[in-house]
Amino acid sequence: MRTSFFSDDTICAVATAPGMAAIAVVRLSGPTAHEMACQVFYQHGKPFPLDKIKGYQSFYGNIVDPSGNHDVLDEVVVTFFKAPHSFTGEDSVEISVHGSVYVQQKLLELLIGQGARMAMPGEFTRRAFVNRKFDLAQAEAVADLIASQNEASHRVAMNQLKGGFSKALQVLRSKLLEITSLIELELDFSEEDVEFADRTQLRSLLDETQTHVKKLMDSFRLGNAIKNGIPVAIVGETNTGKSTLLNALLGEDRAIVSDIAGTTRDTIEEVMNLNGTMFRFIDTAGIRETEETIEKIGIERTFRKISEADIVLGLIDMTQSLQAIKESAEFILNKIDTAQQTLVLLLNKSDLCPTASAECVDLLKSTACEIIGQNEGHVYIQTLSAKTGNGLDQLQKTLSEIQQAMNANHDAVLVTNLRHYEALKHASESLHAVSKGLEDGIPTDLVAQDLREALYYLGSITGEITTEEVLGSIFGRFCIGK
Ligand SMILES: Nc1nc2c(ncn2[C@@H]2O[C@H](COP(=O)(O)OP(=O)(O)OP(=O)(O)O)[C@@H](O)[C@H]2O)c(=O)[nH]1
Ligand SMILES: [Mg+2]
Repeated sequence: MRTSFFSDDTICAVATAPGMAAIAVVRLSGPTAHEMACQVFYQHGKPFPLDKIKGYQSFYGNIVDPSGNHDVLDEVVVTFFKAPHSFTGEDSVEISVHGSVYVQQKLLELLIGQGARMAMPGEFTRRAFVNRKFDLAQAEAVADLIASQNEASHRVAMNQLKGGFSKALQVLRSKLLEITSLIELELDFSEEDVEFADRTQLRSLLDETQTHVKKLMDSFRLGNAIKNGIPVAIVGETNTGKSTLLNALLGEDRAIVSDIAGTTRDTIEEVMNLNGTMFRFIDTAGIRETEETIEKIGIERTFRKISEADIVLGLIDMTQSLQAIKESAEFILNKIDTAQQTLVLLLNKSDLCPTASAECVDLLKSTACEIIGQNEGHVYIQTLSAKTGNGLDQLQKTLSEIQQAMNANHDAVLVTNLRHYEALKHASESLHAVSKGLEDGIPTDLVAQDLREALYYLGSITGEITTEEVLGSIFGRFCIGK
């Protein structure tokens, strides 16, 4: 349900980034937006005539304090939008001023003097949602679009904004409604104790819907990676050169490097743009047997980061014996789920043993084959000197290649938002309860209840069903002026 929450007043805010700039835009939206703007916007020494306003038109003139001595505050361009053809769906005005902080502030004061109110965070977008300019998932995409810093996250946000995700949800919803109508039919005739609904059709519809929901849930891993950077865990035993590698990738001394085993205790995360893709590199505590409490906690974190990562860079010190190299590789290979993750085994410190490369690489190839069999496509083996930078180019190429393979494996619709993912998870659980209920012969009215729950969760994504609390938390995260 969308309520027209306090949109009977007119709001204003600076829509551009705070601070000094060439120009700034002040936004005004609400039933009296046009009147208020015309009181402070003058052409030829007179307030701009209201009856001249048509939608999508811009005018040049002056901002004037009408209550004072009519001093000109700034020369501006004013664009008028007429309801419902505006971003918010209300009468709106955008005033482009010179980007002085003083001018921006003073203009806001003038508008407030005319009766406007300062907008709350996200209030313009919230009004657009209330006026059905878009659904909730699309409103959230506005925030993602503004935050996008690379091609991939921009593409995903644009797709969501254009309604790609919402359409996928509509398909799901209509499937669920079909199931509900089959079950409700049965409910209507329950006293006659007849099963009207075709149970086979019902089951196959349920399975189909569940598969669809799960597919969307699965896309969250990649969606999240695109939005927040693909998580790349740098792992290995102590002193293998993990922190040296992090620094080399970032091109700065971010992590402490030393020849003391166990230097890194906590994880260190840094996001970096590599050829247009965001990677989130995570340097971890080196893995070894230890009784030291803090180090132990650090190592537990390392294991958690390994399971959360899409890509694992497993560092192995290649100055060790072949037997030790094999054991290190086995240890890492056993920690990876190659169905979900890609592993890059890096034989580090190649500068110290320039002749051993081929032998070590062959050894790791056969070890990988033994442990993961046909999934070997998900394991890369390379030599590297994190210290001299030799092999770093090749590693960066490999990372781009892995990212391209990840991208090629998904549909256009990706779930990128935790709130959406959780709603899908609840919907999936409800659907599971429906299937189980049918199998166990649970009374149809209880099964129908689970179905309604599934519908409720899907509806909560697009905002068909929302509470004030949910809306407040979503729009509260926007900046003022959005
Ligand atoms: N020769 C050489 N030395 C390296 C290389 N990479 C790292 N080292 C050295 O190995 C030692 C350990 O490096 P770190 O980067 O601190 O190793 P780490 O894996 O982060 O170690 P922990 O944090 O203790 O787990 C340092 O003395 C580095 O200078 C390399 O490619 N070649
Ligand atoms: Mg370290």
